[in-house]
Amino acid sequence: MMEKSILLIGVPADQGSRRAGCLMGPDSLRTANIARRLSRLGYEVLDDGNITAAPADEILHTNPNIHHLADYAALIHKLDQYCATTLTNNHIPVFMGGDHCIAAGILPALARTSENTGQEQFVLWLDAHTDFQTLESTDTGNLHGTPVTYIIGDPSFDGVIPGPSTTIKPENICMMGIRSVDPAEQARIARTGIDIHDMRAIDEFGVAAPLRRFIDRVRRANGRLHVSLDVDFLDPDIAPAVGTTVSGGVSHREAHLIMEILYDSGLVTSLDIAELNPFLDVHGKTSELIVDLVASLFGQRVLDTQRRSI
Ligand code: HAR
Ligand code: MN
Ligand code: MN
Ligand code: MN
Repeated sequence: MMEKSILLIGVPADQGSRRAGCLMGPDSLRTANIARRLSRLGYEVLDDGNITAAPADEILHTNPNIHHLADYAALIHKLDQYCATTLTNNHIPVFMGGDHCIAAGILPALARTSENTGQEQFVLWLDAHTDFQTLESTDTGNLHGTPVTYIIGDPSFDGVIPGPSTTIKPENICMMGIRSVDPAEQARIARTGIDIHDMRAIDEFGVAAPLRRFIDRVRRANGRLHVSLDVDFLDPDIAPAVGTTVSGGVSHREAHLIMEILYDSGLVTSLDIAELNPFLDVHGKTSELIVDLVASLFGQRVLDTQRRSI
């Protein structure tokens, strides 16, 4: 990972829920000096500015709760095109959201790139939620609750919006931090083969052992690993700047340990940061914590000599 440069990409989108504010996420991370922190670790850091999709006319759906479906489709298309034309293996892309809808645009494009190089795309989904609603089952109508269903392919999207160009295999997704699963998500998620570590499992076994098992799978498969970091994965006491807080989340040190182990693995090829809502923050502390975690993901550590083999 160290030999490459980092490409920052802002995706100020907030159509995925009814609470405004995630569109300020990219600028808040910039204000918290994400670029400087990463360049101090020895990387070349480029900032490609923000990607936005023009507002689109609403698509009416038989589920009356759904809102901003056309904007969701437009965002997915824009991100897919951006990834296809701009990303190369010379940069590690860091997408700064924006709500979690951004993952629906980013992941199919990354999976397509992986397929072209004969590699498997893996995803570490760090979130309080499984984001496994469908267009038919969502009761809030908030599309940030649907990206995982979208990226693995789901019939509820067929004929409504264009599907993913390349799907992600459910067994290549590992979720950690889960503690809010809707009834409609429960049965379907159990059938998918997604590797889920809820907070109960983390309380009992910690984060290191399950993460190392997943990393071993990625390595054995010669895979590429995307990390999708939803801010509500963290405990709201340490990360209040999120619209859908759920108590009992991952602690400061558990989160850093995940990032440190990921760095040691050398396998992370891309990152997105989702759901940061700076309007809800307390003196920028969530943005600062996220930047600190991203620094750990890219090699920051307490002691220079601290390097463990996994
Ligand atoms: N499952 C709930 C819903 O569908 C909450 C989804 C919240 N999603 C996010 N991203 N904040 O994880 O409305
Ligand atoms: Mn999410
Ligand atoms: Mn979430
Ligand atoms: Mn719900």
